[in-house]
Amino acid sequence: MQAVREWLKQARNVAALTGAGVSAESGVPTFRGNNGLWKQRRPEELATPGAFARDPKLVWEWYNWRRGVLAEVKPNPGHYALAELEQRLSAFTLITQNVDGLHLRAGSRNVLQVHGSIWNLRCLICEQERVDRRTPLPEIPPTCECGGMLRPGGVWFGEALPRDIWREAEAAARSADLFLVIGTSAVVYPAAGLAQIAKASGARVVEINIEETAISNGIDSFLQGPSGKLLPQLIA
Ligand code: BV8
Ligand code: ZN
Repeated sequence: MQAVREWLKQARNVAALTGAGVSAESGVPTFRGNNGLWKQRRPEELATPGAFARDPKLVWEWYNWRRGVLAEVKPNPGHYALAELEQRLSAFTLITQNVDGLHLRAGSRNVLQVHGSIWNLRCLICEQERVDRRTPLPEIPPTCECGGMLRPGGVWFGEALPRDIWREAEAAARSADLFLVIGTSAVVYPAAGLAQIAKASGARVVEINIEETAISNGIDSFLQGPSGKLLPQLIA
């Protein structure tokens, strides 16, 4: 931990990639933990264009349930520590796979939501995107003023990440001299590949997780523990 604190002090450009683990201590179920299931279905089965085309009501029930859970939770000390880090560092980019919006609620500003946001809805016809935080939504599937059906604004499996946001995330990983990977199982690409991009560009890579992951043996330091506890210690 002390070495990582030193690296943090020396670093000019820092970037962080976060996953569902940073929201776990806020009470948000992670995807691949044993509580990642919903009605015995896996996210990989529901967060796909095919699932939505086959049964939009079922997919919307899942999102309504998740939005309901998220309406009750609040950021935890890990989110606040990352917001504090952004205040202190001259160059800090927070890249998140999470769609819960908790980094923004904790005060982080330079946040790249590479998988979109659960609070956004997008029209299948006119493609207009809007934020709608009502939980539950009054009707599912929700409809657009143009009459089209609205879909959740997140990026589903098999879908490209938002191009500009992804480009910024890649650039942040390339220019980082310290890259933090926090609370992600690092199995979903291309997001998980950012750690390798950072490493290949000369960054030190530090992982914070309660258990080892797919990338743990290729990095400079592994801090084992809950991010809500370790992140505040790291910036103390
Ligand atoms: C793309 C948003 C191409 C929606 C999500 C076969 C078929 C089809 C596709 C593929 C395939 N094989 C590979 C792919 C690519 C696929 C992929 O990677 N699949 C994986 C499953 C193998 N990727 C894609 O499809 C991506 N798109 O490739 O497009 C393309 C390119 C150009 C043009 C057209 C197409 C899109 C990926 C985005 C999918 N969307 N969600 C929504 O959520 O509603 S992914 C979903 O998983 C979430 O976004 C989540 O963030 C993400 C990653 O999960 P994690 O955040 O890591 O969460 P997880 O539960 O897994 O892990 C939690 C971790 O926290 C654990 O390590 C745990 O130990 C730790 N933890 C727990 N508690 C704590 C903690 N750590 C610290 N403290 C704690 N307290
Ligand atoms: Zn529309």
